[in-house]
Amino acid sequence: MTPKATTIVGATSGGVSVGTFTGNGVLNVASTAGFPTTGTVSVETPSGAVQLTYTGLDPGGTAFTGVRLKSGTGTLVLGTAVNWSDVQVTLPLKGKGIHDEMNSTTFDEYGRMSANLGLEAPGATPLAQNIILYPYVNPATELIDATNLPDGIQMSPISTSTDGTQIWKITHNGVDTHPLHFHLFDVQVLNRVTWDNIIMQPDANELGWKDTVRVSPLEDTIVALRPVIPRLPFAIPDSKRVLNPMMPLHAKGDLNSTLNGQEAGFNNTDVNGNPLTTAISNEVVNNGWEYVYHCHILSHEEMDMMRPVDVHVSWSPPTAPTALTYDQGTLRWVDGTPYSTSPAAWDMHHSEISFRIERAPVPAAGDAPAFDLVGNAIANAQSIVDTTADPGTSYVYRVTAWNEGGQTSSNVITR
Ligand SMILES: [Cu+2]
Repeated sequence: MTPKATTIVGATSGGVSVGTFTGNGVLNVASTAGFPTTGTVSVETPSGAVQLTYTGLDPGGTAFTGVRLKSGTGTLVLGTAVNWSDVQVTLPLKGKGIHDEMNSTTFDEYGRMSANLGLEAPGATPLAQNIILYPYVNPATELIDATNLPDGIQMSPISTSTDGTQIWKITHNGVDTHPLHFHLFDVQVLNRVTWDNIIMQPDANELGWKDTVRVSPLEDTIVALRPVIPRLPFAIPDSKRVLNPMMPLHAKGDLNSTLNGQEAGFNNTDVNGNPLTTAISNEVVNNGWEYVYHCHILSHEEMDMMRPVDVHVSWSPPTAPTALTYDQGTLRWVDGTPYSTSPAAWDMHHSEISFRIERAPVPAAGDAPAFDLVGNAIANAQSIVDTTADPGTSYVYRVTAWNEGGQTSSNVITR
């Protein structure tokens, strides 16, 4: 069953995509529905936004033609606008669930309550609540595709269905209020709906972007989550780990025995609430940028009231280091993505996580060097001292930059 959709009406400014363009020339937009009569258009290019102004438009009338672009490729978005009452964006609701009573969750031998987070089965109703609780080690169900999102702090209002925004409806079948804390991304409380269908506005102190939201029992707390990808001067590795580090690789529960299938620590239930026919196996998975959301009451989060939030960011091989030289033990090179004091110049998607310093004895003529890893230099480094070389041996060196997209090597030099 498809989750219900919600509609956001009346975003007040910014960020509505109205078309794409390539190259130089004139931009034509087929429809001006929703345009204010006077305003600013920003053209987002890979090198930054260009501001254009226009006047005299007929909203919903004639085609929007004749905007002359300097150069580049990108997406035309409406920037500062004055009247957005007719802009509507439809986003699906993502059903999440909380349970903190002992018919579905447990108390350990010390009496500590184990509340859990999970999903709400699609199509659940107040009289047929169906929450699927997952331990942290179960495969991630909160996934953010950030491969097409811009870097940097851009807290403009929700404006398109493809800007990464997700609407989470967190339903709570239990007894206690839990402060849910979101890592990396802030959220906005839209409203709450009790199970007997009373709609409640956010409190005055809940307006705006928050990192922690109160979730009370027997009602749905509905929040908008807006991914913001930090702009960094270096790349960082993805989180690649076994699902359950407490269990051996390939461990899984036995669905066909008298045991309950959870022997490896997994809940073998799918996102629709149905039992899996194949038990989850403890394998290495890539969680991308692995963040979490969790209850901020310490004894709850320590007792597994926490789930991963996997953010997938695009990577491509780092720009290769160049101009490698060797002088009296010191290797120097030019970083392909050097540190800049201007954050606008940072390009983490092509930056290195670190440099591998590779050395080999000078090979016989015609043979390729058999490089060994002899050291590592941190991202943005441009030199390192090789303290382990044998003074009597001739070597070749290269420096290799790597990230999650691949690796690129410098020129090879002989010492
Ligand atoms: Cu809690």
